[in-house]
Amino acid sequence: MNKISIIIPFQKYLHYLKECLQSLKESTYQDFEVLIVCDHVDETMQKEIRNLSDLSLRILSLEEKTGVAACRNEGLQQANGEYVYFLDSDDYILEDTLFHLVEHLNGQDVVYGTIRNTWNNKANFLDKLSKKEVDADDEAEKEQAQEEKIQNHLERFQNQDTDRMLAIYHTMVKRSGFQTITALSNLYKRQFLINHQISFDPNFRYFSDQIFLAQVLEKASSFQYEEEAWYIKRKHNDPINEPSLNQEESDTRFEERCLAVECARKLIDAQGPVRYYLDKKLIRYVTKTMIKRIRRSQDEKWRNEYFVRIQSTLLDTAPRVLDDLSAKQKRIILLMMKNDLKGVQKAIRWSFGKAKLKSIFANKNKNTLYKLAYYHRYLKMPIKENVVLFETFMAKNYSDSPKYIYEALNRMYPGKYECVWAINGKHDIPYGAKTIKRFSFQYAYYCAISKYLVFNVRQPLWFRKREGQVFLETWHGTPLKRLVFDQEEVTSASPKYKEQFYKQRKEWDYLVSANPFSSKTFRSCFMYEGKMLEYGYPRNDILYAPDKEERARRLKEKLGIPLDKKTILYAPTWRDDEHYGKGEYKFTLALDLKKMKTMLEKDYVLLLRTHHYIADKIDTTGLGGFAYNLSTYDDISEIYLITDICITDYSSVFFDFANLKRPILFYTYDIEKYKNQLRGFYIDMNTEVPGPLLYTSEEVIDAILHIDTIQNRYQKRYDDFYDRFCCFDDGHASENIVKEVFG
Ligand code: C2G
Repeated sequence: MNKISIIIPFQKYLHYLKECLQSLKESTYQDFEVLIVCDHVDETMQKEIRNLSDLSLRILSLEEKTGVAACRNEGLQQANGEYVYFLDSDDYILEDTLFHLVEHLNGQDVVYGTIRNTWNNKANFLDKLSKKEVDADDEAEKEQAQEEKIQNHLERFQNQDTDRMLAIYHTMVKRSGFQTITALSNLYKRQFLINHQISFDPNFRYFSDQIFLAQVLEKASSFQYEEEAWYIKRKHNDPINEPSLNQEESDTRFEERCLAVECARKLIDAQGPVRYYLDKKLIRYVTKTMIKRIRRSQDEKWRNEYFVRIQSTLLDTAPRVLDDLSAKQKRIILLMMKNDLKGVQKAIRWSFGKAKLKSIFANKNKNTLYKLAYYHRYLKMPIKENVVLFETFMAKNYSDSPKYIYEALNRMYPGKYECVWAINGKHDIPYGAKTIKRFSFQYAYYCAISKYLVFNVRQPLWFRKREGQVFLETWHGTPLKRLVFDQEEVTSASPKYKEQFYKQRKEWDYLVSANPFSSKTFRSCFMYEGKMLEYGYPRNDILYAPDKEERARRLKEKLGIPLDKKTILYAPTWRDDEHYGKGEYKFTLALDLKKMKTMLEKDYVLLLRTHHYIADKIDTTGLGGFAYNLSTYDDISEIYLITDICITDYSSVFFDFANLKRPILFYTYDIEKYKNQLRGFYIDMNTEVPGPLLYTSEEVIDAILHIDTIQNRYQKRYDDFYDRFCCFDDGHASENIVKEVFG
């Protein structure tokens, strides 16, 4: 007989289950059996489960009921272990978790561990953990605060035994982030559960844990705590396509929440500590979460049906709990008990208003004021039919497709539109546009009243598109690196990135696509369903301008670049894992510029250009007359005109540059990491890009010295690439888009 039976309910998402099983495989303690209980999963899927791991798995199937509770019950029935451990198929444990749980077992009824929440897989979780700096003073302070809390907690129920009180503290009180209590992270003696007939109520989809654990805490006679035994609860970063149970949209969740409290109450002592904290959890949910929904939600359910429903559950709150509430909580709960919606609304308006003012005065949230003006004043003003708001790369420069659409609009409809550019710093903008600072009162105003908005990145999260507004999203490149819903783990953005993106892309009326490949990919990676404008990129029009040679000459003169030398542009992208802070990325130049100067300066100069996310400045000391740093020049499309050879890496730069049919080299010194850990690609870099992949500075120099040979060698691939990715571009994208959107 194995010591532990690990019970894993499974319904979907094999890739999560794979990582879950891998974590068991890596466990330093191996005396366990694994029971995977399939919730009505077909045979093919069951076969796939077997192939996920070489652990010996017992795969069981539900006959009737469905849901996690029914799966766990089936697992309990079939388990042979002395102890059982519930592990959800999308979660994982650490190497020593089971070892720690078993270490001081001594026949206890329950050994409980710690839960950590994360958006990451195990590798990223451990990586982040290892980088986390621990401040000893901070830790000591936290420990002291915890000690005090435990003391208060023990004093509250002095007649109870300390071990049970500590178990209640660690599983119900300390995990205050959890809005309900969970059965996870604990080892349960199987015989103890059998003796007390404790199992999961299969009528509950979301809250059966609450009733289960309440009984365990009430009935167990011995407990042991293992702080080091971490259970890692994983949140899904694609709640749209792969929601976890907690992220599932549901009409029954609220009813279940109330019912679960009512059922649990019936099974435990009305005067005891478990009941006290169960009721406290409910009050916490009402005063922290529910009132936000009552205040904000457009969904009337929260103000009618749910508001009425919770009354009966609240009326039964243990009197002791009410006595211990803060004045604010008590006011709200008493009003809810009386079913006084107006009173509750007044109380929460007052308390939210107070909190907002406090945060403004504490200057914690500088954005609050213009956002308040946006929501409460500007959104109520009429939309101005002739106003167009433009923004490129978070207002960093005057460039990219919005620039070319703006210029075409002014050429085609002179004086008809009032154009406003959100742009920080001084920039040379023709046609006398009004300029405003991003994230200012004016910005909020124009976001609210402009009829048209033309952006090349996403709109702000607080933006609410109004009926009658037209949002033209140009995006900023043909996708090579996997984007949004095609990325498994999003490491460089907020964990809520996918959820936010999903809402934002619904506000786009038009999306510009540079080629059929982009159209197809944007539909999947953005889940975009709106109108696709397939005219090519406005920013590439300039590459087809009849006077492009003349423009190039003028630009070289303006930038002081010698006219008699050929030019090499190095324009790499950014790396998701190398950053200082939000939107500020590191970049270490991996090209040997000194060597390039020595070998190439006779015929060439080098133009350096970092991505706009990069905060580091490139050091060009000692490279005068050879290297020119054009990182702050507004428009890279103009730079393409003066470029003879383009070196890039995984940047979308090459899709645009290929329109010129000039040579492209790929300096991909970190391709393995980029491809496997950071992003992954849509096309095969080895066989589909229009130039060689190079891994050292020497290879780059050699390729430049033999550029004609390279061009010949890659001609066929270049032609195919051009046909596939440059086929929409004809120099008229801006005009066509203006006609369609503004015509
Ligand atoms: N860019 C630039 N200089 C660089 C790199 C990029 O000016 N050194 C500009 C180019 O116009 C490029 C755009 O920024 O097309 C987007 O840059 P990428 O390197 O492709 O990276 P990213 O901003 O992540 O966009 O679908 C495209 C993707 O979204 C990638």
